Amino acid sequence: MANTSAIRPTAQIGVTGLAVMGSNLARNFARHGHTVAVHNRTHARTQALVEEHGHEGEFVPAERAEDFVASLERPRRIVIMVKAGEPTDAVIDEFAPLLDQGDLLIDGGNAHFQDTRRREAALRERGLHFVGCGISGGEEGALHGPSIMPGGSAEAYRALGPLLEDIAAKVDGEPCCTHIGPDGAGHFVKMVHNGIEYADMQLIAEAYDLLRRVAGYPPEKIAETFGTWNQGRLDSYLIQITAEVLSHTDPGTGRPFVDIVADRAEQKGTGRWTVQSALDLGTPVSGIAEAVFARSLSGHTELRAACRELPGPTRPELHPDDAHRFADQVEQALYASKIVAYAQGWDQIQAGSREYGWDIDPAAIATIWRGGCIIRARFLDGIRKAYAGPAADRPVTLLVDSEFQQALAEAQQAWRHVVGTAAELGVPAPGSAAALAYYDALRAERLPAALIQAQRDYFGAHTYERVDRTGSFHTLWGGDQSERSA
Ligand code: NBP
Repeated sequence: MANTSAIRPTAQIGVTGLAVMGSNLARNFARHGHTVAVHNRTHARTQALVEEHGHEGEFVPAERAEDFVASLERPRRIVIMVKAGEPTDAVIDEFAPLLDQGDLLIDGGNAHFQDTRRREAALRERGLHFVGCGISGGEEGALHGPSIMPGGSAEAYRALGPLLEDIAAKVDGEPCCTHIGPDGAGHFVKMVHNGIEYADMQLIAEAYDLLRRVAGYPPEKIAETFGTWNQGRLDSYLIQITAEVLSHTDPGTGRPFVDIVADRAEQKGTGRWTVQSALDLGTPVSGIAEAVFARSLSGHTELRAACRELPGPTRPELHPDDAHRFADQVEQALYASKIVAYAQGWDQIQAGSREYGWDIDPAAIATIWRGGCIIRARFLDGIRKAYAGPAADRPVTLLVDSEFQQALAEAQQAWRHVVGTAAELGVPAPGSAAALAYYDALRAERLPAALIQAQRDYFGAHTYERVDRTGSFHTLWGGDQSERSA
């Protein structure tokens, strides 16, 4: 091994992987007075960081991994900010042999939580701590204060938590960072965060579409409407940026910016992962699923072109006199649908927590998402309050928390009207409609699942349970239709 004895261990934390996220995170640590060791596979990035931002704090640049490791205080804390997947494994394989018992490797990338569980178990065998750490807020957040979701052991959090809490966003003096739970809990929660983000964006997009195509508002007026909503209970980063985007004019054409953007949305890993995991856990996150599918549908250019001439309703747009009232109803539908989407996300977090033994505190998640991350919103205070009590008193779902229940009760007529109008006028609103269907399904005294069970028994002898007796039963459908205990 190369000689590193001349290097003094002066850095409290190291960051390897200095693309946009890593360098901003390193700068954030340095700006908070921490000495930061910095390293990147291609050394030019390390040099560029120190040249451009070296004056912001104490950086210890290293070209070789050995020198980088030698510059760190013990236990060594190394944040990996490289592309998720194979690059993360490559970096772990490079650094693990250079570390000692009790050192920490922290993956701040967007890893799948199952990869994190695998890596944590393998490194624990070697006496190393592995912290899968969700970081939300994009590049701005990384620099000015992200929402941070670290998993891993409680011991690892004791060594790392104070540093992360230092650089995290703060709301009412509280850091947007907490120990989420063991092994993959942090990356799991970050994944669901992104899933909820998908659902929220879809619902906002549907509200925009309805204001445009049903109320007949131009983008500028919709921007104003969103601006007003942002002063109320929908106050959130996503509503705020929506208003800004909608008020923007394309400098090249003079047209509303939203009209010159191609209407094909990306659906990268995390939204899809959230739905895949929800299917495994048996948690109906229909709002998130509809949002992922809506993005996927938008990208099917040929399919959409082939279907453009399919007939739609002939009814005219809403009368302008009714537009204002309709806009108010859209606000109510958006709020109600948002409650459902978040309720589903929290259900998934708690289902994951039970499945993997993570003991996640649902109130703490609401607390750390109030700042720094993309779904930051006033709304999260209500969720925090709903889950604030002891575990035994937590609501089964946010829908039955007294305040949310009240809000749903007040909104439901408008919500139904908006979903009905959308269907009647041929404007797709899959997120809002799915949210309402979820609400109504949970309210129903009887679901047609009874008929499905009977069908299954008919063609596959799958058996059914009865409402009036315990046990499993099968009807001899092809015979005398008598019933047998199964
Ligand atoms: P990228 O995801 O674009 O990754 C680029 C970095 O990975 C560079 O430092 C590159 O080194 C390094 N790298 C690669 Br690629 N393969 C490597 C290998 N085999 N060994 C060592 N290093 C390797 O960077 P980013 O956009 O800053 O994101 C970093 C992580 O943060 C990702 O996991 C991302 O999903 C996550 N994240 C991003 C955002 C965001 O808003 N961008 C938000 C939250 C989380 P090189 O310079 O030598 O090529």
